[in-house]
Amino acid sequence: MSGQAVWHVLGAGSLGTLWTCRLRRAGLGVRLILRGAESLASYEREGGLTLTERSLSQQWPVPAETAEDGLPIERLLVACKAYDARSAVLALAHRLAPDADVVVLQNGLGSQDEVASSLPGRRCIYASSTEGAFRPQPWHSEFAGQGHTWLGDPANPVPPPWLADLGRAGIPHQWTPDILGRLWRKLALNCAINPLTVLHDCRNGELTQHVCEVAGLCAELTELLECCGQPEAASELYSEVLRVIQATARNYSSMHQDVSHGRRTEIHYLLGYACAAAARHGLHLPHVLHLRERLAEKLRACGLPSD
Ligand code: NAD
Ligand code: KPL
Repeated sequence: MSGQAVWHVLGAGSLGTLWTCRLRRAGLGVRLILRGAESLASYEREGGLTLTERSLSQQWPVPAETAEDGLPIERLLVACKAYDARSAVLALAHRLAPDADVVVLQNGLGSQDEVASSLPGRRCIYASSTEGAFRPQPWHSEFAGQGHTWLGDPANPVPPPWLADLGRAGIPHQWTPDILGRLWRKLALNCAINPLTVLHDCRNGELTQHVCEVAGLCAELTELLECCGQPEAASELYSEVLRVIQATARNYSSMHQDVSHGRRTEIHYLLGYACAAAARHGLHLPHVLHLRERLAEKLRACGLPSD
């Protein structure tokens, strides 16, 4: 694939908009793929995507289309939520060029394999990001937290030539041969922090009042990671969780924000994935299981999907 292929971004939400605007700002070819005709009409009325960074907002008139329109896709960034990724990709599978590369940017684990197994023969690159963005209004993303994105392909350690595009676009990134380790580590951090912030209805920092609960979860998550062949991701998990809690003390976790805005959570791809992996290995993780049950109950009480 040439270094000049157009980026197609599926999912114009917080992170998809952040990536799209930076690619466009660097002069790279980028197009949005929107949910359907209604969404496309709303976007066209708006006139473009707006990115706010360090209090400065700029609108970028990025061309957009729906899955049905358009030319073959050579490079696709999937920036939907984990529970939407597979169906969104399937809707445009017919447009993917035979040598297309697909970058999957979801949190948690499970959606990456769902996408990869839906697209046999296409290279799927998994990404794990600590950047933060939120959507104050439709077609607008606010860059809220500097971070880093790791990319890797569990099936092929050779980096793709288009990584240079990310450098040009100022997207801090690194290729890693151990992307699964990165994804597992982030999953464990998110499982240890995010559900408790929902259950205690608190900011991350307030979890210092619940360190016994955090420690119990970290011990079980460490056992799980080791059992799943991820000893590096398991190493010093508890101290890393405490460090993240301190470093993000004033923040509400992403799951807390989802619940407080009445949005579906990615529980299935976080605690759901952890519990399924534990069951496969015959591991009994009572704290993790109980946490999933309590969270599911709370989500049901809020009228949200519990899986
Ligand atoms: P978001 O909800 O803001 O955006 C998702 C977008 O996908 C929405 O605009 C939605 O309409 C769109 N979408 C869903 N189905 C679609 C379809 N079939 N066709 C076209 N568009 C479709 O989500 P987000 O916050 O950008 O998160 C995306 C992923 O990145 C999640 O897995 C999240 O956990 C992860 N992540 C987010 C952040 C962040 O700061 N926002 C940071 C790290 C990781
Ligand atoms: O990634 C996060 C999230 O909120 O999803 C952490 C690191 C836990 C910070 O809250």
